[in-house]
Amino acid sequence: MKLTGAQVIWETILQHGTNVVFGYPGGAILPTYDALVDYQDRVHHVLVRHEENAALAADAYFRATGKVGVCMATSGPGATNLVTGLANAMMDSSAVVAITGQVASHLVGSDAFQETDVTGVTLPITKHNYLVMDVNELPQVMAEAFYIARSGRPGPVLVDICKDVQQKMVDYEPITSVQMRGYRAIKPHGRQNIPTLLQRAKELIDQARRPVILAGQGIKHGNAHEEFRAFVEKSGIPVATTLLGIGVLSEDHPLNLRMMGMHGEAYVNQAIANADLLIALGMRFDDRVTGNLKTYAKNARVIHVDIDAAEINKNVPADVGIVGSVKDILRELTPMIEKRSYPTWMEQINEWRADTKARDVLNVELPDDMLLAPHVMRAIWEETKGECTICTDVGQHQMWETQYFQHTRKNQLITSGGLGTMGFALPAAIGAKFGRPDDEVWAIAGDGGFQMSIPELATVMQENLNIKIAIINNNFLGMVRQWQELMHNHRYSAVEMWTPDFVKLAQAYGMCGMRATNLKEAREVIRRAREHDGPVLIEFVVEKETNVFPMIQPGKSLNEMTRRPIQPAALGGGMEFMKEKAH
Ligand SMILES: Cc1ncc(C[n+]2csc(CCOP(=O)(O)OP(=O)(O)O)c2C)c(N)n1
Repeated sequence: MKLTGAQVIWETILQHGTNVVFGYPGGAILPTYDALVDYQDRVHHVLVRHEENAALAADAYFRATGKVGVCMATSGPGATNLVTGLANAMMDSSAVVAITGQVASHLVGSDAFQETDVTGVTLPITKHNYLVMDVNELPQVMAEAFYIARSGRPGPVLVDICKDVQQKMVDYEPITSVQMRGYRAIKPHGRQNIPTLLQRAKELIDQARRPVILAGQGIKHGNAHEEFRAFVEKSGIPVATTLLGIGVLSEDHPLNLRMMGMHGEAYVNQAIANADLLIALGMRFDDRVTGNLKTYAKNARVIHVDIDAAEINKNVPADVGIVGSVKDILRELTPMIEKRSYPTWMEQINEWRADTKARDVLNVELPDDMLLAPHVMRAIWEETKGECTICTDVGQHQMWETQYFQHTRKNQLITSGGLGTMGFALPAAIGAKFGRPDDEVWAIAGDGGFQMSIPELATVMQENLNIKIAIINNNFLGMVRQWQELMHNHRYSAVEMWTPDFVKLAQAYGMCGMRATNLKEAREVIRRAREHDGPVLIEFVVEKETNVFPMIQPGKSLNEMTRRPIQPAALGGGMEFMKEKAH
């Protein structure tokens, strides 16, 4: 059939099962928006207030559904505004297709109005990108874009399409299978012989006495939750997760130790530092989880399974490195290993865990006029019974969320890991709500990050999205303030934040706004927000200068963690812990 380039774009999007597109129009993408009028019954277009948020929402839509997220923008400033969102998707391996309009093909290279070399700009932050100047190439390019984005290690693909290409006609047949020379979704690592590697892995597992599994997001992307749980339960090996690996195994599972790394719980890092075997599954040994590589898990052998060959031996040398999907590899490995348990090792870990629990800030009884962010996280968890999707921003609140919310549902935390993109929470909640319309969705942001995404309140209202927004207001760029306190001798530079009256701000957008300044109020407003059938913004006014502990300072080793101060309440003291500073 004959279609315009613009129609080809919408047809391909629909063919890939995505019926929500996050975008913002402009001159160079006008033909595609014009064609949208005829697709309105099949495609829901969400008009965001900034293109960055279109990309972030598309990213979260992918994480919530497993379907490719799609965002759209015009040429020049529209396209460059996508950049942060694409970099975010690249770092966190999210399948996103970004479609941008480009100036007409005869104008390319002439510095025409709103022309930017967007393929040049996004080359390092996309898995692949295309400039389409001939409509005959468009059907194939669109099919490839979706295929590349979703296959192997997922990632963002940008398709920049000249305005005239969108207008011209082309013969179109849906393309159902893509073969590309030079692209293999899973590239083998050297000449790997999987049966031999699996046998070697089995031997290392048999020999281990203090093993730990390091579980990452690859398990989610490969939809390997069931295979993973079977492996964990048969092997009896405790699991530490990365930030993005949270949700691969319920956090109330007895073998789930919880999050590792810079702000992982101390006992988890102690277990890793003392392990004799690390089994890394779908994770990439980011510096936020390893600390100093020279001293990282010095006595541990390493089995590393990843879909991306480039990750094996990149940061941590592997004794056994296997390139493949975690699902396939575990299906083969689990039957090979023996059912075991590690009572002595678990006893040791539990001793460390008890020490961690004794230092917990939740043990401290708060005065009536005081609220701490960890208490807010715990209250949201208790009130929702963990039955919700949470999208967090970046900063201290993000780390407290990981520590004080117990994640029991598959993939329930959507957060910006690799890039650490402030302003993520609200657009992510928008994307997640479209992906999981029946779920309760919370956006949790700091006062800094939230101020980067305020305009999206209008999108929430326009789309009538029932999202609960929690702003943890400490009047600081908290995480940066913490670094300045601990590493720059308390010299605060550009971290104090004036904030608007968030409740009135919500009201200005026609949204329900509430505030809490102590624990009792916090619980009350969470309850009321959940009962309210519509979006709610809650400002939690928290103590300004509390720190996230434990913390592995940059360059330090896992066993050089700055621990939580021993809580004085347990010792019959007052609120001194607030002032007690780490050394
Ligand atoms: C776009 C962007 N700019 C700057 C940073 C650096 N940064 C990391 S955390 C942080 C502070 C976040 O403050 P806030 O949003 O108030 O959250 P809090 O840490 O107080 O919970 C900053 C500025 C970032 N991660 N992203």
